[in-house]
Formats: sequence, structure tokens, C-alpha cells
Amino acid sequence: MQRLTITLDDETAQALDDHMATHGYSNRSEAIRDLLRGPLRDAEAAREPSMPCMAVVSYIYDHGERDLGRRLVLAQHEHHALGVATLHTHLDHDLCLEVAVLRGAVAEVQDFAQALIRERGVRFGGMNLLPAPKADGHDHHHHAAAAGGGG
Ligand code: NI
Repeated sequence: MQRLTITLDDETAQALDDHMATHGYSNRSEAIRDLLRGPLRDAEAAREPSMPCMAVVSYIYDHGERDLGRRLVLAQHEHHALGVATLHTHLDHDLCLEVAVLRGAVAEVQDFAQALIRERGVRFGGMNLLPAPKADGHDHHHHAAAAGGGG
């Protein structure tokens, strides 16, 4: 363990306290540790650009703004090899929330995710990088046979 002293502006400190209250944290160290883990894991993954990974990219956008809905669909088709699934929900008359699950090399997945998030008009974009399951994890055919078939 190392002991660090950090300085936060009032607004950030208040946001941290609110976050702690919402999520039931009783000490600041624990809350800050959990907040840092995701970004640090992403940063670590980014150092291995060829490593296979999964990513969950989420963003809100106004589908009518400068043809944004169409542009996002085109971008996804251009990167279809990275796409695993997309969830789209219409939040109101104008706003859509999309969650895209991607799989591929870290560098490609990050480039595509950044491109989606940076499209003009996209709001609240965020990405989580997750390690991809190992391809040699287990034998699917053996697994299916043991379970009595069914694929
Ligand atoms: Ni929509």
C-alpha cells in the first residue's frame, strides 16, 4: 500500500461525496481506487495495441442532427468486422442511446470507438475495454457432447 495525498477542487470533491453516497462507499480511498481501476486498465490495454479485446461503447445522440444517425450507421458498416452487437433505444423524439459491443485488436477497437464518440453531435460517449476471452479457453464440441448435444 502507498499513501497518496491528492488535492481536488470543491466541485470535484462534492461530486466524489455524492458518488460515494449513491454507491454506498464509506471511505474515500476505496471510492477513488474503484474509480481509477477502469481507466488504468484501459491505459494498460492501450499499451498492447495488437492484443485482442472486447469493448463496450455507449453514447447518446440526436439522430436528426446533421444526418448523424445515418453517419453512425455508415461508420459501423465500414467497421463491420469489429462489431459483435449493437443495442439501440429511442430515448425520446430526438435522442437515441446506442451501446456497441466490439471485438478485435485493441488499436482497431479504440480507433473505431473514438471515431464514434467524436462524431459531431455525439454526447456522453464512453468506452470500456475488457480483455477478450482466450480463444483456446475450452473445447466447445466436447462441451456440447457432454451436455447431450444442442450445439
Ligand atoms: Ni433511435
